[in-house]
Amino acid sequence: MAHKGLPYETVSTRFTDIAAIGDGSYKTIPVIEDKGQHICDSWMIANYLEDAYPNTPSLFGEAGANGPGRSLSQFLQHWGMRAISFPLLHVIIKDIYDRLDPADQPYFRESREARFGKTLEQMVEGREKTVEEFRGGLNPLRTCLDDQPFLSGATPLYPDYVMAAALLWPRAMTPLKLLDDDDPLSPWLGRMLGLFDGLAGMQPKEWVGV
Ligand SMILES: N[C@@H](CCC(=O)N[C@@H](CS)C(=O)NCC(=O)O)C(=O)O
Repeated sequence: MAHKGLPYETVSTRFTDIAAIGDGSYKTIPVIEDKGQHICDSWMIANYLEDAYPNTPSLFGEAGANGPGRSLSQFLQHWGMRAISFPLLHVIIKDIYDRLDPADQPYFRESREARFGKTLEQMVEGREKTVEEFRGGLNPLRTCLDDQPFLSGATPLYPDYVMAAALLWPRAMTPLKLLDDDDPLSPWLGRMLGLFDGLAGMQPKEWVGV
């Protein structure tokens, strides 16, 4: 929404409050509400914004419904989920639990332990090795950034947002260092954090002191 210059208001939402959104059919956040309708799922939201606001800067680098920019962005959305977010979840799941609102903790523990067939504590055993493997898996991003400032070229587009979001999410959740200080990804992440007056590094005011 910042990329498109659209005004918005955010609402921090607990896991256990998701069922209270809209008609109660949503299982995950983010969900946006616009012009009286709700749209759930990051990818669906990006597509909705692209189509509903065609006269704002494109997220996919081109106008039109089915161009290659949109398809390649979807590929990166899937890759980010599989190569970054899933392995990272296994590394930081207990840190997430520790930082959750107490109202969410029983739901989070029960649902995740049932899903993965292990306790949260068992899931993070040996996590240092998982972090090392995860770092190696980021080499395609490093190579891409060797000769351009953003994954999308001279300026950021949806692929930059989706990749940076996956890597910045743990900053709010774990004290564990996921990237070395001299990781070539750090300057790019710094550029991403600087966009829109530092928007990606800001915490909702109700988190201050948490
Ligand atoms: N594919 C979805 C995934 C969103 C997602 O997994 N959201 C998590 C929070 S980050 C959630 O709402 N989980 C609800 C639950 O586990 O009950 C997207 O990109 O929007």
